Amino acid sequence: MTYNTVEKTPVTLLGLGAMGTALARAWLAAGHPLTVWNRTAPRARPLAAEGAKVADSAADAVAASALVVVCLLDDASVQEALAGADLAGRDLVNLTTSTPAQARERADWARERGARYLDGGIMAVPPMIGVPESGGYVFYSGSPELFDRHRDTLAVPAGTVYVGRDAGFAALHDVALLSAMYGMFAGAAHAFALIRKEDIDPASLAPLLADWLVAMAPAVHRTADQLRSGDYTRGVVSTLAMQAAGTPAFLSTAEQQGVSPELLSPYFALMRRRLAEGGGEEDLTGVIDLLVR
Ligand code: FVH
Repeated sequence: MTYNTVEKTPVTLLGLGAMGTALARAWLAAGHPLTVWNRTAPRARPLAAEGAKVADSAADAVAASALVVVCLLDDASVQEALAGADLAGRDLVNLTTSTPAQARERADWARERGARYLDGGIMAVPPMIGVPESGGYVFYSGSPELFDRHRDTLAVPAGTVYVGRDAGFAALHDVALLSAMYGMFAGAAHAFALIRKEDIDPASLAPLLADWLVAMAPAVHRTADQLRSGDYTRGVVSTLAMQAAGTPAFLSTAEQQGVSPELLSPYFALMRRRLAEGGGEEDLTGVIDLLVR
């Protein structure tokens, strides 16, 4: 009998939290020989039953495969878990959320120990892993050779987007997208607060809100075009002057509805500053320059 696992790249995975377990199941389902380790050993038991080899220590797990994937809580746990492991000759892929600076330091740290390094930022939640139609993907940055070598294996749990040789870029893209997401959530929170005390069903606002946000999202392409050209009036649809003139209505409505303006006010203050600097005919792009110190 032949097993299709024979041709698949063996993978070692450190970390069996919610995300690590989802990654493990995706590689197992695709037939990759998988060695796993988790600080709290019983968490590995279900995966052992599904075909994973369970290592007694992180060092043993690292020794088991050339490709070592790490998905732990934070950078400090990566340091702790890998402290006693021999990384020489390993291809280390770190999917643990970190800052760009931590990722760059971790890349140097890995290189000093004889490993090649790729950093990853996961743009997915566990149920999206191993489900190609979910749209989940992982940003990768660091060694391009390592990315090319393991592209197919890395593509098993989620899509892959390589964003450059600088190991910090995956984390930077990750944080940039998630920061935008929190801005969106903040706007949605304000919108729901405005109707909270009215006879309006939040469930009737939700689809309107979702559709509106989707309709507005492509504006980011115009922003990018203006940033590249340096001309913030290029293709402008609604000028800053016009939009700033409307902000008192937003603040008055918030007051009338008994809603704190604290989520909107900082953005409006930046709009006013850019207007005072003479950016009235521009788009909202000038706000970005006020943020960059
Ligand atoms: N889950 C999610 O929705 C997000 C989606 C985007 C990416 N994140 C990041 O993925 C990393 C792992 O997340 P997770 O969901 O697996 O997290 P937990 O379920 O909390 O599991 C944490 C694992 O880390 C182990 N761990 C913690 N501290 C240490 C340590 N000092 N030494 C060794 N291992 C450590 C923990 O082990 P245990 O508690 O079971 O013993 C879990 O295996 C993360 O960076 C997210 O930001 C997920």
